[in-house]
Amino acid sequence: MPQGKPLRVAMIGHAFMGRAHSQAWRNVGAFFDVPAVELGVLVGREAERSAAAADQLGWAESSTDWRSIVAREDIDIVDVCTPGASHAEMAIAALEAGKHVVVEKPLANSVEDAERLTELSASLPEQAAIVNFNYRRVPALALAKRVVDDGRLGAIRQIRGAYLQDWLSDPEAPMTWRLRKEEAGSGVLGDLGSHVTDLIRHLTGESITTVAGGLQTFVPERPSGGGREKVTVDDAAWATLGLSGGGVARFDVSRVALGRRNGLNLEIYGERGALRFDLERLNELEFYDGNDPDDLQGFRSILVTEASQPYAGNWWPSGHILGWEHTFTHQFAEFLTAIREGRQANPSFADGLAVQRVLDAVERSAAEDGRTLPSRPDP
Ligand code: SOE
Repeated sequence: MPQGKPLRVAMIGHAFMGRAHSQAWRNVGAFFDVPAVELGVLVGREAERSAAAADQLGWAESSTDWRSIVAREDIDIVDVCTPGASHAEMAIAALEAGKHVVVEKPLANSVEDAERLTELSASLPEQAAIVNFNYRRVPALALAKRVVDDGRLGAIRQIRGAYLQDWLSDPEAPMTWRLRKEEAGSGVLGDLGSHVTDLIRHLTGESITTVAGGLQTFVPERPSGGGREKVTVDDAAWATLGLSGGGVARFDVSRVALGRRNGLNLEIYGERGALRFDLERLNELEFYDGNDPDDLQGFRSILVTEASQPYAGNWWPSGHILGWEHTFTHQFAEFLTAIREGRQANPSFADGLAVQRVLDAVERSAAEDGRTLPSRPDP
């Protein structure tokens, strides 16, 4: 399937996301009609660990010097899978060196950095740039987008999104970079709130016009290097968002929601129909059609594994289910297609910036603490 001289990829970072990206780079050409790619160089912080990861994940070489790799003539694509604090510097260097660029979400840790990236990318339209909001590429959510675009729901009135994890619910869970503001930018707000915010914008095709939100840190310090270290980000976040079409969206995100390992739920209610999605059953989309006859009304569960549905036909025969990792392969298929067609990829850096502005507004709203008391105190 793949055609032409392979595009050589360099990827920076080889932890959880690096592993997810590696499998997608390895498989995309076998299942999608896209330009060929080669897993060129894997870049990490420590030489030995990077070499071992390169071996295991299928990269031809490894390195600890991202700057020299990004500048190399034989590299066409740079994939940034590092903590948010380094996204801007690495992606700017890669764009300036003429590369196509993938950046893990969130695009950057600040609105200013996201703006710089977006401006630069807009000035280089022949270089594809994508921010990896991978849940757009769950087949059931791509089908949801099609249902909304086809007008089957009518105008959107309400959206409820919840992305809940529990890996930080134990107060003795150790400190990680994800809990340091200077590295991660924010806590669950940027990590999972960014996904839900992107899905709300993407699925509705609307922009977010107003934001009210809050943040909570339940465990203020955690074990670190024999002592304890202050946690500088949020464990839970929530927001109410006004939509440009007149609807309203609401999200809750958490990393301390005991029992929820990685639960992403979305409900979209329109004038004429509704959709429900649960990541734990990611091959299914629930659809309620308000036009059904009264006696047959109800949510129907659609198994999204048909060739007529998004992405499924590129994999297995009807009824053979897909998993979380496929979303990365689908994202890279979109990215490589954008490169072939010489157009901007989607989600673009501008999408990443729009999300960053909403996250920033949630933080400002939380800092102002707009909470009011009930007119009479609870007895
Ligand atoms: C960790 O909370 C994490 O890996 C996120 O960073 C990802 O974006 C999400 O898909 C799964 O959980």
